[in-house]
Amino acid sequence: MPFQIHVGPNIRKSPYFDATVADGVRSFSVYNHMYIPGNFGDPEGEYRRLLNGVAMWDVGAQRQVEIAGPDAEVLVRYLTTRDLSGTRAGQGRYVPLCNHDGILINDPVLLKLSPTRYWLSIADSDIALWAEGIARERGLDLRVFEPDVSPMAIQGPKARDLARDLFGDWILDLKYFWFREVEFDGIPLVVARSGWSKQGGFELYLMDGTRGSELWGRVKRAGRAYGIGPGAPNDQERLESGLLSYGADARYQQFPANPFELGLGAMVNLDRPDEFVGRTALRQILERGVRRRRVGLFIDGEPVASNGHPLDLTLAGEAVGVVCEVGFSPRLRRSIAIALLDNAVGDDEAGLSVDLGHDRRRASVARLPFA
Ligand code: THG
Repeated sequence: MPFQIHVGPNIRKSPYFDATVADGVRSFSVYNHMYIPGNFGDPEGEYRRLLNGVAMWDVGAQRQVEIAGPDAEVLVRYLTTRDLSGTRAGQGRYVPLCNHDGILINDPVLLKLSPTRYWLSIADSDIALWAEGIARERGLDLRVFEPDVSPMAIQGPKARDLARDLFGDWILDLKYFWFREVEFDGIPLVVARSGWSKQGGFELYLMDGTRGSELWGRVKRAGRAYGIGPGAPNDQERLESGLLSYGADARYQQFPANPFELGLGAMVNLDRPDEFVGRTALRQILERGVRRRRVGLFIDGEPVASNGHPLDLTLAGEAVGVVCEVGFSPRLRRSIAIALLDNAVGDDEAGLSVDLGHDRRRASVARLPFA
């Protein structure tokens, strides 16, 4: 090994860490200052279980930012671009967060636990600091903190059967993004119909970090009947499905993008009555004209392994966009990518190419989702 990564307290372990090590995790990434499994050494099997069976994922690094107190709703509304009126207790919503320049800084799932208590289930950026700073500057009466809550996901077409075996028939009636608090053999959980794939499934938010191995073991044993196996948020499936990956498709420090460019325009409710961070800037962005759009790309030639970095997208030698992430699609049997493309370039442009560093490939625009 050319180098080692130090496992220490500066990067946190999820409550499922030991269980995933025991199950043969082969790579970790870091997300919200916490290790998150990347794969278990069987990419074909992990993808196949997600599409045809059921996979279990340690997504404890999807940290919760709890906002609780009399002004909790005021802050949550102020932080998000989306109109939250009509949101009920027990309901989740996908809520883009922008900074004051209208740049996306996170895209959490919001869980409304009660009218005075919310969780933001965040992507990889420091939203607790942001939320607390804004709340304190505005003199709001609430607390912002990270509770002892760590999700794991079961995803795939057989997740329904597994969830029914674990929790009972009521779970089949749970609507998308809705959730319920349950005691599962004495383990406190929030169970939601959600998850970062388009294959369907549930997320189990563990509310006692000492019981990660126990929960992991229970799900694994119950899942044997359905051929369950460990996995992780799957880049091939998310590319095919066109799911937004904050951190890959946009990250405000390195490759900033606004929600209109990212296809989240319907979740920016500029004319709602209550104020929110970024509204003025977002109005200006629309007035001046949105300059890029998020597209799929087909990439010619030999299969391209996934890449970790934005790549240049060019037309006749001119930069016309950035390729956010590339991967091989098992369903389409070709390399695909998600990119941000200048609006001056049409969908039928034939001369696009991607600079892979060692190689230059022809690319063509595809509609999202791919599959
Ligand atoms: N679940 C939970 N927390 C999370 C994620 C999750 N935090 C980090 C990250 N994922 C947040 N980002 C997303 C991005 C997309 C979706 C969910 C979270 C998603 N999108 C659907 C889509 O694009 O089709 C539906 C969006 C909608 O229409 O409302 O599910 O996965 N707990």
